[in-house]
Amino acid sequence: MRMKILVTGGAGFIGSNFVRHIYRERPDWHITVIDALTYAGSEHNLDGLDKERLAFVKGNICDEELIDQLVGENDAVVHFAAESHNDNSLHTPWPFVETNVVGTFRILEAVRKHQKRLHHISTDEVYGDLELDDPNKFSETTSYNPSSPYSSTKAGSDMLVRAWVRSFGVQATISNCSNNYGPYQHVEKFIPRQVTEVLEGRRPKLYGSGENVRDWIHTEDHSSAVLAILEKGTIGETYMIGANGEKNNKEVVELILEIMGKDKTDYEHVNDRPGHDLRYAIDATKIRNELGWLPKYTDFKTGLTDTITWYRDNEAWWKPQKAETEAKYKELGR
Ligand code: NAD
Ligand code: TDX
Repeated sequence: MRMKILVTGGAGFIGSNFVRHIYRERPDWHITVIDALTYAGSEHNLDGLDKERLAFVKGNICDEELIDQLVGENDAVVHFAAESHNDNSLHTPWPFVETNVVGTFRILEAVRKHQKRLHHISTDEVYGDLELDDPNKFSETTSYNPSSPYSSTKAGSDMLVRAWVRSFGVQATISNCSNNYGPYQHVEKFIPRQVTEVLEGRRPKLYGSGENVRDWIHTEDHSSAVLAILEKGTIGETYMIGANGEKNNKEVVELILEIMGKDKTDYEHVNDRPGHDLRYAIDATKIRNELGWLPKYTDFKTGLTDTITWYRDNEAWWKPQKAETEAKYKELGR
């Protein structure tokens, strides 16, 4: 079926990778991106895509009239737009409440009015964190227990979606994915920050002891999972997305240094993040069994090497963000 799809936040890291994914995988679909182009988004992330198949609208998801119009013109919405960085949320929480909660409310009211399909993108961080030796992983039935302003506003947005499904019959699904890596990720995030620190001749910076564990997934695998849910998912259901990629931060920094030909111990410890979640781990059995989805980019070293090559080759993309990002970190002692 030829679909007209609205992608919110499609000029950001995961959104733009998803747009490229469906552009390639579903050549008969028409894509409209709405993105406010905050510090985290750039229209250049969509360069090279044919304007006949992709329309770009600069706008805010909190803009009731604009969202009503765009949702009305499309068949389905995939909702990525969010304030996404924990450290920023600890410093300045309001934009997180506004975009993640109020913005999601606006999307829900529009899909409710126009009776359109919605897929809501969320995170594993809504479940809080796990002990390092906990044999359990996060699943669709784990209780919500968010730690930061970022994760609590994402949790709030998930709750709104669940309520709009139950009370108003909105045709929505939700996915909670683990930490993504790949091209076009802002240099404020862990992997791009360390890679670009090394490229600029400085040392990677580990928060606290570096024992914290994240469950890494390549953004291409996130995209294929979202497409599977959009096409085959059951309305009202939540799906965990993860690729068994648990690594502690110290291991990741050491691997980056090794791939980049540096001494594996050449990093520094900086101030820890307040409330820093210890460990995330995803049980993705449901999406594997019910939708037959499987990740493809499961060799972390290969994916990381490709990502490092991308940052090496695309200095013009990340350089303009770098000095400002590091100035913010310096203020925080991180
Ligand atoms: P990002 O910060 O790179 O991109 C967010 C995009 O949303 C940017 O292009 C920004 O301009 C846009 N945006 C922000 N506020 C907006 C507003 N009010 N109106 C319209 N557009 C707005 O984030 P990301 O890492 O690509 O994350 C995308 C989504 O995936 C988020 O919902 C995030 O919670 C979720 N997620 C991220 C990860 C991860 O590892 N990065 C993991 C799981 C889930
Ligand atoms: O310089 C750093 N040093 C460091 O040790 C930075 C920037 C981070 N860290 C640590 C903190 C975390 O334990 O690395 C880990 C990853 O940090 P982030 O990249 O900031 O990601 P995280 O806080 O885990 O959240 C990410 O995954 C879930 C995304 O930013 C969220 O949008 C997503 O929901």
